Amino acid sequence: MIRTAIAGLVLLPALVAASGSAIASTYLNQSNITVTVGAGTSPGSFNNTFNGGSTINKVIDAPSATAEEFHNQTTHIWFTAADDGGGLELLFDFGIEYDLSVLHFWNYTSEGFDVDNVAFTFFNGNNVQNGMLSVTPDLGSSPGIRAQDIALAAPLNVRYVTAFLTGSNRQVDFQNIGFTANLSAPVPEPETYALMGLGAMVVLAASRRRRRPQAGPRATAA
Ligand SMILES: [Ca+2]
Ligand SMILES: [Ca+2]
Ligand SMILES: [Ca+2]
Repeated sequence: MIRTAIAGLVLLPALVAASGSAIASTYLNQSNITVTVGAGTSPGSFNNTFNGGSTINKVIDAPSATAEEFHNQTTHIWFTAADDGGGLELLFDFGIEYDLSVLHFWNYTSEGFDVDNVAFTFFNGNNVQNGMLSVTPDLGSSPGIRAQDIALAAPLNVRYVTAFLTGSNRQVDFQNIGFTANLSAPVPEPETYALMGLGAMVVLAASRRRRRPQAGPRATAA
């Protein structure tokens, strides 16, 4: 039993590494990530689609990357910046590091209001910036809006993403934004191995303490 425990401790890093590479692509939406409106959002108006920020989740509520959505007050976000160059900042937290592969973007259907540019900044799990990318999505399909799939040359090991959305005439209107990603392969820190070694020693020491009474019960206590 003790030998099994120690074998388990030794095997753990290999199992962790294997599981990281074996997991299939994941679609990231409200079920596994969060989104908030960033303080970098420019002065402007949300045109009654925002409810003080409490409904911002509707930009990550597409159930799948192929979902179709119809444009109405409950499904989209429409922001109008007060000044040229102004835009909407969204802050994503994936909870864990992912390697992003595809951006899915459900844009508005007319050039007068659609999102013309999304400027991404990527951060790893330690909140250290590890990349930037600018994406120019197409107009959304009509009448049902389906996602445009855009290959995302994002860095690996992304946990936090900042997206700054702008439109050519101060309008930012879209339905959803989503990502397809793979869990990043974990890289165990040296401290992890040290802790595992310490754990093995604790198990060994405990087993010796348990055995000792059987070998010479209370012989020295008398
Ligand atoms: Ca939506
Ligand atoms: Ca436009
Ligand atoms: Ca456009």
